[in-house]
Amino acid sequence: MTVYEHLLKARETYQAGYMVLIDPDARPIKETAEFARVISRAGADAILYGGSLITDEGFTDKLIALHEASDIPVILFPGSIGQVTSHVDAILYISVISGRNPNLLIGEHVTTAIQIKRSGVETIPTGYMLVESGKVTTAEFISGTRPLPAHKPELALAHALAGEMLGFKILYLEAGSGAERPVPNAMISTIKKYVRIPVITGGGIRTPETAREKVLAGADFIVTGNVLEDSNNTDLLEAFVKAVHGE
Ligand code: 1GP
Repeated sequence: MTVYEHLLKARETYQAGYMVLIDPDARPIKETAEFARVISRAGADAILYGGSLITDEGFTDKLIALHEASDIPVILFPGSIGQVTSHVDAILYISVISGRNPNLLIGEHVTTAIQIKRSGVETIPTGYMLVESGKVTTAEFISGTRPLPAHKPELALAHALAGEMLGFKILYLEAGSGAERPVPNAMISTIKKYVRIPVITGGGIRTPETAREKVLAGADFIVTGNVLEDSNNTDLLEAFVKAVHGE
């Protein structure tokens, strides 16, 4: 089964799937592996790994350690081409379709395409849409793009439909890591009314209740990152799993 099929299966089995983003900078190597173990045991559907700005030189070593420790797919969530690696089960092959930066629409992909093809790693073509969420986020700044206005669901829908028609297999509605406000429910539900491909949303989701709201608005996958970075809080992890799966 491909990782994409695994995600679709999680989506069929539950109301929505739950993925945890591991920040490569947050923990030393042993703790990173232990965190991956805790996440898989808690019932999450996948681990994302990556970030807009990496400051720790242990990026690959931590990835190898956490991959070994995890029973669920590990998916690269690359903030830049420098993060492309074959030590994962799949790569979210992201094109920043909310922006007009040609490098993030196609340029960086060309630079890494042959390397990725040779490695045999699965790619999941992902239409990535940054949404305005309060203060400027690192993702917004680093991408050099303007996020979609939060109060314009129809503009987001136009981007989402264009992404679907271009053949992306999944959409990522992103408020940005540590965002003040997550992607609005109205935007998620407007998109889900017309778009068939699965929708991931993340950024600024700090409670299981908020995660549940996003699922009820129609999100197929929820991503949390920061809220679990302070500790390996198993209770909170399990509460997120329940809220997202609808158990
Ligand atoms: C970032 O959506 C993720 O892409 C996670 O964001 O760290 O705010 O949960 P948070």
